[in-house]
Amino acid sequence: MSHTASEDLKQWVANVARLALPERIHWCDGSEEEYNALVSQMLASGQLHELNQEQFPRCYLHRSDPSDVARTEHLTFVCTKSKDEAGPNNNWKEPAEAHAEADRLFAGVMKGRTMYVVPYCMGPLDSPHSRCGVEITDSAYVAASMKIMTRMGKKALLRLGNDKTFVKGLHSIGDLKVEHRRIFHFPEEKMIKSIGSGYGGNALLGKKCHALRIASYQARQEAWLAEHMLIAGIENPQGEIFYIAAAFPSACGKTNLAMLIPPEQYKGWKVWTVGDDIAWMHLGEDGYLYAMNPEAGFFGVAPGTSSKTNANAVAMLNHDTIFTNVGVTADNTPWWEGLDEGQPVVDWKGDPFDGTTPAAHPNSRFTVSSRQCPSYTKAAEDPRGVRISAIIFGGRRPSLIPLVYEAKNWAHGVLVGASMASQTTAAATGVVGIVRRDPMAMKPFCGYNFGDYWDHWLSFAKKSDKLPKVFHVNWFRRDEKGNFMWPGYGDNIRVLRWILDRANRRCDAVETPLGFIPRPGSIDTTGLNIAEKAMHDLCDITPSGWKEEWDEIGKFLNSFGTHLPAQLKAQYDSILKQINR
Ligand code: OXD
Ligand code: MN
Repeated sequence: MSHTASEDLKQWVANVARLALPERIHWCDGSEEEYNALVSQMLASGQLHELNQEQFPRCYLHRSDPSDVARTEHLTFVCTKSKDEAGPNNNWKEPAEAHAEADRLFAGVMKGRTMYVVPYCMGPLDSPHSRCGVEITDSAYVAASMKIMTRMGKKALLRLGNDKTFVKGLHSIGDLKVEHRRIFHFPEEKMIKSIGSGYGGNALLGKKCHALRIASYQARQEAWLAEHMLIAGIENPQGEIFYIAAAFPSACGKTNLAMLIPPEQYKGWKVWTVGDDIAWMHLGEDGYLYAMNPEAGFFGVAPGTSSKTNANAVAMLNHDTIFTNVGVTADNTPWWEGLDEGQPVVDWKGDPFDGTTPAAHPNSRFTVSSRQCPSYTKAAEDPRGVRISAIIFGGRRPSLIPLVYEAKNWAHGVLVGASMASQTTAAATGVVGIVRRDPMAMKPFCGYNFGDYWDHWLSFAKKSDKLPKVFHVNWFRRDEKGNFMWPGYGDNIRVLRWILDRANRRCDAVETPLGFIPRPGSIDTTGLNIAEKAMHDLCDITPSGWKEEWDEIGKFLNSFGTHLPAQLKAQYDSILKQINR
């Protein structure tokens, strides 16, 4: 297949081969035969284990190295010429130094291994908004996963043509030792070098590395947005479909929200899934904001996925799925904490399950084609993307932050996104459960200085007066006994309904200094066991209670120094005055 590649691409592949010294080179064509051959080879080598093929046809289990189960943010770098450009939100390394370090780590690393050349396209092949990349990897698991997660192979290579602006991603699992692990991004060169990890977020370079870190940098140059957002269509009983884009940090329920099944009494309501993790958004010629899912598959968190929390996901996972680090039942079916039935007998490390630790790793995953999702919509293939009516930000906050509120205008919405925070989860290594600031859920993924990123967000108001309304939600508030105050999951449709009514200006709301909150009774709670008082507490914003939070936000924003946009600071200050009144 290499004969169709551009000289530029061939040259790069030859250079990498000279450095990494693979035994052989395989250009991936993206065919079924190739996928099957990769699977057979991994079954033979023990990288994959066959699951019960009667109940789970073409489903396999991959057990990663136990030290390689999540993104490693402290080993992830943005390597721009100036440190200032990467910003305090990123680890930075001088590009020449990072290249030299990468060269040392990649030298001879593929000896005895196959080097896969994986051309891929992020977004539909016929969309002007899609972008191509090529990942070179020595991992068959990565090559097979890229087939599921992207438009991979011959067609992508064809689309790439002679274009020299494709993203070059070099990956090796190396020796999997943490001390040799590095994930370098060179946004100015559209290049990624990742070594020492086979974990999806570090190794499937089309996803976080390309579609978020490199793409966010490129999006600023080209006046679009690359965001950590799900995209879903909400259909009402009148048959109208409105699309939302929603940013939540990793492992905070984006996949569940994107595949929401409304409760029984919500007859005629339906949620359509466009994407569960990444949105590339462009202003259309009509002034509206359109979003496209650059991915073609889901790399979702398994634990907590059940017929109650996400029946669509359960239905899509019973064939053609790669599971990573889940447990296994006596019937050799995949098992994770929260699943409706079954008993694990083997844990994620392959040891007998003894009940003292979880059977599935808390960040165990499924990799599956989007097309297998019962709520997947063809609109996801629309080269223009889907028109967004509401942007939703949200975090995992046990206290203070209300169930839902609406920003007063676009600039205030940018502040709402910029001041997001959330409890950390198992999707990244480190302590779980501490609240950290995670603007737009992009803390681990913004490829440049957050101050400049907010400025870029603000600039959209100069280009259009038809931007979507901006909201903030919190499904995770707890009462004084520690219980969740809101049922979440399917019942979140009740909040989405209010959001869309507001976005379409079909209902009014109560104005507070921090934004618009629902009028009492305007969020439908019929059939829920929530007292009026609890609902009031859940939705209320008492400005005086926000002093500490606002102080924290102020400190955080100020840490961006001269990069903090004056307009954002003005928004902040005007609310501060009202809080202190
Ligand atoms: C993911 C993440 O895998 O955000 O999507 O970590
Ligand atoms: Mn994510």
